[in-house]
Amino acid sequence: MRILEFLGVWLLALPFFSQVADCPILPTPVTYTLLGRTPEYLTTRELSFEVGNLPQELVSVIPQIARLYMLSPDKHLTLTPQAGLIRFQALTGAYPESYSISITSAEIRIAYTSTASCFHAVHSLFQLMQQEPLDSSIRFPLCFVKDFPKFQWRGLHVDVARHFFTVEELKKFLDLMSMYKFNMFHWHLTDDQGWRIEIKSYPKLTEIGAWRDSTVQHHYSTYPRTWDTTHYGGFYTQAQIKEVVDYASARHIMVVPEIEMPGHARAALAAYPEFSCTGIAHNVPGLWGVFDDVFCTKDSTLLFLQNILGEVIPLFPGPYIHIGGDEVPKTRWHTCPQCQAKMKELQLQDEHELQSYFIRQMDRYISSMGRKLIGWDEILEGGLSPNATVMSWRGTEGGIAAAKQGHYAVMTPGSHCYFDHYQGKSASEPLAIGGYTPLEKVYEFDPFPKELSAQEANYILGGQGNLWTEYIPTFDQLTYMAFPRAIALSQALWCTHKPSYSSFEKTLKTQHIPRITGPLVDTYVSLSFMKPTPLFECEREGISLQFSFKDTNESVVVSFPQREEGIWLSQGKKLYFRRPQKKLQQQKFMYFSTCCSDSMTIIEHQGLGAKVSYITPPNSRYNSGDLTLVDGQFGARPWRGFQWVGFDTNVVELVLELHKPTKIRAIDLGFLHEPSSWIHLPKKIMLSTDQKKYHEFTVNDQRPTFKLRTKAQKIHLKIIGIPAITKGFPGAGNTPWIFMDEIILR
Ligand code: TNX
Repeated sequence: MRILEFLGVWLLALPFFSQVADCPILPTPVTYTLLGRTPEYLTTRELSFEVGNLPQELVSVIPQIARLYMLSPDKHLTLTPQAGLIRFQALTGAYPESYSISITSAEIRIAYTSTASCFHAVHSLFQLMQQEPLDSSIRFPLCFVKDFPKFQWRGLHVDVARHFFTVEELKKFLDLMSMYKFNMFHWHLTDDQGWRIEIKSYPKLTEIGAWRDSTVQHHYSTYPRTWDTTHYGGFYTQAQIKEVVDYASARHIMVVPEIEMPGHARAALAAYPEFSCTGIAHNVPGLWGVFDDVFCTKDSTLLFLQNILGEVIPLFPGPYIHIGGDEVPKTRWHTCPQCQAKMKELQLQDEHELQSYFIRQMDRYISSMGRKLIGWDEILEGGLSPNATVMSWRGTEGGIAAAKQGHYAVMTPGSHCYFDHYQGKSASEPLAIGGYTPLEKVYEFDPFPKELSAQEANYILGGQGNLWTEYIPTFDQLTYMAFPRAIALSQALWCTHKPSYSSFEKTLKTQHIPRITGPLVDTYVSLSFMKPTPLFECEREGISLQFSFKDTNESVVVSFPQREEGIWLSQGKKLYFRRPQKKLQQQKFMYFSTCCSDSMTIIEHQGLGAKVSYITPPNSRYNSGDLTLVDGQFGARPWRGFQWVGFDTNVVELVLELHKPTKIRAIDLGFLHEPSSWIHLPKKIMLSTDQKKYHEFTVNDQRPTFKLRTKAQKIHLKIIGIPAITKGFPGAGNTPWIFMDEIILR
């Protein structure tokens, strides 16, 4: 039966407008039309699925999907051969991967064109469901939904090498993916810090390569480095790999394995150093970054890797095999007699062409096995291999270049798709690699670059969010980083017409955040001061925060927006805080998200909320806002990207203006000293309260204190740094940076 025959009656009966903005389903479907002027409902106590016309493989999956959405599926769900409330209809000839749901007061009909689209329809149906926990009734709005995806590659990537996640955890992740109609799981199985897949013909890959003796603590650019010396690692047996692949395919998710080469290979080379250029054995590193030791291009290494792929390929039914290809220093190849001989033999111009040769050998092998090679955009360098698909991560340029050459591409630019970047600016955000990619930024993502013609754009398969896990040690943190940003991404990848960000945000908060336990995020709270009461400003609405006082043990949960009695008052995104009667020296505010809890310490001092005028402008990338220097919060040490103001000059001038003339005994300044990042302490401070007479002080540590004993309203500060980075330090000879945090007036 064709889709119009099945739905014809419906289409005629419907007013032709869609109310997608009010649709509880995410990603938002193509159309959502409520029947009736005011919402009407189908109410039931039992969800009976008529399985007669259901694809056989979905019968056992429906109860599993139900568990993701229903309060008590065992009580309310039945599968019945006939006369069920929910009926299915297979369609042929309709738009591939499309489905529709129609709900009347008597029945629910799902029409689908493929098993995958039927699976998506069932998720959508559950997202339409409203449950009354008290009387255990279930209701659905009377509506009509028509839906199909915009892109065929809707991916999420997880790096299990830097940190390891168990099979059970990955299954939970796949469940979350399936709820938002993701269909590609890119499994980053190998990297410098760990080899995670059993290869029977090379057992040392997991005996040695899956384990490291230490892991760097804090940010890897923080010096002096300290190490966690726990023996760390793990790997998946081939049986476990199959288990994950089967679990994913029951959820219509294709698994794309990645075996990194020729770079990011230190774990493999720790096990088999003979396949490097030098043959020297190194350990499996516990440090992040890019390493010079990579796979050699000699024939024996190519054979080794092809043998590995020969074992990997049969474990994965999908067409794509990812070979990495990113971040390959050419240092070793440059001095390696075998690589140089290979270049001569093949008349290659440079090491980029050698890399291209290397990838082409893999492409030839993978193609001979009937699969498709995919790699990071560096595989474009030195010439793209004939059958390669490009995954564009350093911006969208790689994807554009690939499409222009008639190659397929998947867009995953760091700017929008790197979920290892910070999502909020609070110091309580868990340590991340850097960057700032809040939900709204992800929402803006469009995989189609403007530079491509309509014809070329056909080569853009879709997009993907990446979870690199250098700074993501636990599964809770993984879901915290992934969700809800992945839901914003699912909008970009699925929706033909994305609704506005604000309507997405509303649906997300009211319908989805409460459901996806664990990933409740964004606790960005920054202090700003409105005379005479301080106020907190929350970046987004719909967040619950728990605050507690350290000394009184009082605790209060505040949701935005919501009015609270007592000392808290929240309006819209702003939380006003009425100063308690007795003056507190320090208050501790706890705020929780489900995976991370942390505290924020507010130091009360005379300069809180003062006006700061920068005569020397801060560098725009390192400016956390006007109040950073006077918000009562110290910047995190080691530096985490926020709560600091950074200057790329060695003389900084600024003026601090208080609300009224105030007696000041002393002033404390805060500076950062991280020579590895070119950040150095300044040398001296010139300070004036009348702009005539300047007091001069020397800076000896990161929190210098200067005695003042004066009454002042305006304070001029000139901060004078060293003219150039001293010999022996990274960046020697360059102008150092100056980073400042709280200025405390006592
Ligand atoms: C770059 S993206 C890498 C990874 C890191 C990531 C951190 C890519 C192909 N390579 O090795 O984990 O940055 O964001």
